[in-house]
Parts: sequence; C-alpha cells; structure tokens
Amino acid sequence: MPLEYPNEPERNTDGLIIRKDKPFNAEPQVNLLVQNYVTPDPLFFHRNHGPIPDIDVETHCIEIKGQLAKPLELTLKDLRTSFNKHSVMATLQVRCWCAGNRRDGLNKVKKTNGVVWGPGAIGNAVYTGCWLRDVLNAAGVTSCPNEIVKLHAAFESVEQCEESRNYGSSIPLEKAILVSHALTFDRDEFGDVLLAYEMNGKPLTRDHGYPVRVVVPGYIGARSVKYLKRIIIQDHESDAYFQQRDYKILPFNVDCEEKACKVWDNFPAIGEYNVQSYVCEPADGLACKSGLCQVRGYALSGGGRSIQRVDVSADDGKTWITADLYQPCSGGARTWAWCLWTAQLHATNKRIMSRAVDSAGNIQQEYPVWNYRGVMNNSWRTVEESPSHL
Ligand SMILES: Nc1nc2c(c(=O)[nH]1)N[C@H]1C(S)=C(S)[C@@H](COP(=O)(O)O)O[C@H]1N2
Ligand SMILES: [Mo]
Repeated sequence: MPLEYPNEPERNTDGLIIRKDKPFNAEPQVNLLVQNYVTPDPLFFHRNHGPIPDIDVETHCIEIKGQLAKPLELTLKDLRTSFNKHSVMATLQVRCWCAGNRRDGLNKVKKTNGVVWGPGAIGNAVYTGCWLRDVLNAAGVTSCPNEIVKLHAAFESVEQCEESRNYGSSIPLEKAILVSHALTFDRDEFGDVLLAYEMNGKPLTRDHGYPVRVVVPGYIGARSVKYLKRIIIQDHESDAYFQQRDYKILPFNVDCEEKACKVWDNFPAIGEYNVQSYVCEPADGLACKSGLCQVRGYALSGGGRSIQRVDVSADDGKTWITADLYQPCSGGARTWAWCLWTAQLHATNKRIMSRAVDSAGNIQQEYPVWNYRGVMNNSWRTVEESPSHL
C-alpha cells in the first residue's frame, strides 16, 4: 500500500533543489549554502523517508527502556524542566548529515540505489536540548566500562516510512555517554549526543523532528533520529532497515538488490563520516573567466576530527594552493561543526577542485569509488576523469 501524504508542513522552497516530493527530500544551491556559517532554516536540506508526523506534544512521551535500572517515560516538558539545557553546533550531512551527499557523482559511474543528492545535502546548525547521557544516567544506565562497550542505544521514531514500519537507528552506548565518563567540559560546543528540542534557537520544526530528535555529532545524519518515541538500551544494533540495510558501504561487485541481500550482514553500519570538501563558489567548480577569482567551499570530517588543511587546484591537480580556513568551533578531539574556506585564484579555464585533510591525516581520495548504496563519496576528481579500470 503506498503511503499517503495528507498533512505535510507548508514549505518555502525558494533556493532549494527538490530531489523527491514524497517523501520530501531537497537540498539548497551550494553557492547559497556557503554564505552563512550557521545555515538559515530555509537553506537547510530536508531528508525524510515518509510522511511528516503530526505529534500532539501534550500527550507525546519518550520511553527509555531496555538494559537499565530505572526505565523512564518523559514528556517534552520533563526534558525541558528536569535536565540542564545545553547546545551543540553540529553539521549534519546526508552521509552527514548523512552518507548520500554527492551520490550524484557515483551515479555517473553506475546507477546507485537511493535519492540522488548533490553536494548541498549538508547544513550546520545550533541544536539545543539535554544531553542524552544525563537522561540515561537518570534511567540508571550502567557505569561499568566492560558492559558499556557491549551495549547500543537504539532510537525509534513514530513515523511510518516508505522502506519499513518506523524510522530507527542506533549508536554504540559508548558514543551516547562518552563525556560523562571521561571529562566534564564547561563549554557546550564540546558536548556530545543531544536530545534536541530546538534548532537555531527556535523549537524544532515539523520537518526537522518536532518535538524531539536525537543529534549525534560526528556521525552520518541517519543516526540522528527525528520524531523520537523510544530509546532502548540493548546488546545489539538497531534491527531497523536504516541500520541493517541502508547506509553500508558494500564492495564494488555488489551491483543489484539480489547480491546486496546476500552480503548485508557481513558489513558494518556506517557511524562516523569521512573527510570531505567541495567547491561551492564558483558553482560546480566551474572556471572563472577573468582576473582574480574568489573560491569558497566547505570541508568537514567525522568523529570529531577537525580540518587541518584544504588544498585548491585550478590545473587538474598538478599544483595546489592552501585555502584560508574558518573553523571557529574546533578544539580538542571534538570538532562537530564544519569548516568554511576561501582561496583566491587567477582566472583559469579548468575546473577548480578542492581536497581536505583532517586532523588524523586522512585526505580525500582522488577518484570516486562506486558502491551500490551510493554512500560516502569523497573524491576530488569527477567520474569523467577516472581511469577506465575504476
Ligand atoms: N524519524 C526520522 N528520522 C530521521 C530521518 C527520517 O526520515 N525519519 N532521516 C535521517 C537522515 S538519513 C538524515 S540525513 C537526517 C536529516 O535531518 P534533517 O531532516 O533535519 O535535515 O535525519 C535522520 N533522521
Ligand atoms: Mo541521511
């Protein structure tokens, strides 16, 4: 039975490229995206797998259960009043904020399976709510390190999706509670997983997860479950389609659903995203015609790794210049927000390209590596330039 979409929110779609109407999936034009460090709401990409639910906040509650001493049920009011309020600035990507950002590049090699995203499926926002670790501590989560490493925090949403019953996903419990067992930071931007009820200082919109969503900084967007209904502490990853079937990097020879079905279980679900950058201005990395040309783009890496350097080339990668980086929220081992960069180049008729290096020395790969689910494309050359054996 196809799903119905009777109650979608009103949307201003100016500046957005609509990738799919039902469910609603859209990304901004990249030259608009890099004009702001904090992405304004109208330019924030939309990533949905089903109709947007209409949740009654008076009756909605979030269950916290599973391997815990004191299972809880909390309303939005409880989250607001019983737990300290914190904010984190984090960049979400579809690959990142999720894994399918730049899936279009891979499609040029061979068709992938999924919504065709360009490089704009990314946005940086300030999310506000309470730390997931505070809520889990209130629910009596274990503090024994030997147990923590064996457990997962699984998140379930209320909404029906095209692919399966509910949206769901999970993260290792260690990621969920990390900071409380390591250090206490007094600066919010170094915090970790949030149960967020605000985005950029306003209550979450229905599109972005109202009333409460998870925000998992440094991980692909797919783990940041919206319309949160349930958190289950369990000894295995989420059974949901989005953990077990989607968002996995399958080997090159897996090129159809039949082959994918045989190997899904052999490969891990993606958590942290990889190092990435993109030339957003001039749009599409196109040549600039005369004089000095201002080039702008974004760069980011997963797992809290900051951007160490962005190289920019206007001669097919023969020579590179170093871009100026703007990365105000980086520090320690936890950089959750993206880096915007600029560089000045003399006019060229070649395409301009960028490649980022993160704090672990990871560098973007030269050529795209095709995979069936079309995830984690971080190449700096286009497919047209790839040698034929790739
Ligand atoms: N309930 C629910 N949560 C979800 C999704 C969804 O479809 N339903 N999409 C996920 C994916 S793949 C991404 S990239 C992010 C997108 O968040 P956004 O809509 O705020 O941009 O939400 C994640 N959480
Ligand atoms: Mo995503």
